[in-house]
Amino acid sequence: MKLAGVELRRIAMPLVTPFRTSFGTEHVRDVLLVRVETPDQQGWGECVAAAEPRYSAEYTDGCADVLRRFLVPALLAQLRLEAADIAPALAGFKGHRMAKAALETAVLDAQLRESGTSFGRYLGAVADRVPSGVSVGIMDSIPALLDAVAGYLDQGYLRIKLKIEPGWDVEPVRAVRDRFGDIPLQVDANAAYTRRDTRQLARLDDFGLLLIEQPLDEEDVPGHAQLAEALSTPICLDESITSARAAADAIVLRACSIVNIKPGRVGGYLEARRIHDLCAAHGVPVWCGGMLETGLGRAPNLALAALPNFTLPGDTSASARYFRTDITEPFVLDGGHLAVPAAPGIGVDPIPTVLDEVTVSSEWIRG
Ligand code: NPQ
Ligand code: MG
Repeated sequence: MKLAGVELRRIAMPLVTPFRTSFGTEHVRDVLLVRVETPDQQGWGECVAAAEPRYSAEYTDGCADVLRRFLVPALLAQLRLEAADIAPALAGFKGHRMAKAALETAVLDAQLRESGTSFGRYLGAVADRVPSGVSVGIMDSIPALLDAVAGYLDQGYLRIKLKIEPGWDVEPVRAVRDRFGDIPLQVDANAAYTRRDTRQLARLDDFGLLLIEQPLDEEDVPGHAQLAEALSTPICLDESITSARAAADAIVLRACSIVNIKPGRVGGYLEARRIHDLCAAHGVPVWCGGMLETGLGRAPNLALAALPNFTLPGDTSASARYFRTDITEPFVLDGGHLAVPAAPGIGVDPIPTVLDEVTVSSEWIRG
């Protein structure tokens, strides 16, 4: 495959309700889309970076900058290119995994459209639908939280994840347990705690949670190992797992017993599959995280979530969880599940009129 050109397109996607986490409140999803053109195909990749570097170091403008200055020109210089060649070709540029993931996904999409293969078949999916969980933001009050959770359970979500932070942890968890009983429930702190909060976090052990996700700083993997010793609730890592090597280290250190896999965070679907395989070999369950993706990013996530060691429901929610109008045909819950796209490549296409309405800017980088 030869790349003819690459489009970087910025879109603004209003959220149906503000999404509050320990690192901030999002009202509009600022998304960078990467579209590659080959002589007879195109491919799409959605960059998962947020507008500001608060979840991790990457951010949308930074991703666009490194793509146009370094990553895209390096790929345009290659005469022949397969998705598997991309990570090695870009390895000299340190970091920037979300930017690299978007580019690799776009090339893989074009490659699989050319060969008539779906993402699911290519990655090794063993299911044609996957169970859906939902991530519930920090709310202004317990009654508001209970209303939100009731709504998601009515819609059929099979697992609830509560965002927590110091001052919003034991009480919301207790309230949800009191009201809804023994539902599959977990929490995500997005690194808002420190080792000194161990006793407070141990209070969550009373509630039979599936897991606690990333309580401590991204770089504090040893701290998570200490915490895992002190808590009965399983520790799951998200931000800390930036590669298969990071996952292997965290598992050997006993810093986590469950892993959240986000292809964007780890540099793409090929690295994500390596993490899946490594975790399976260690008996560590995995689940697919979410980054408020549009349909273009959601589609390949569903294919990944259909691999055999994805044994917990993911943050693979329906389009309507985040957007009134998605840029693809909306993903809709069916009995708490979403269908894995079966068409070639990521299996979905943007709806041109909708895409144009949300587009803020577009630039072309040619070879
Ligand atoms: C997580 N996602 O698991 C992330 C955090 C997150 C669904 O909880 C803009 C872009 C806003 C990315 C908010 C979920 C975001 C974002 C939260 C990611 O930690
Ligand atoms: Mg998380």
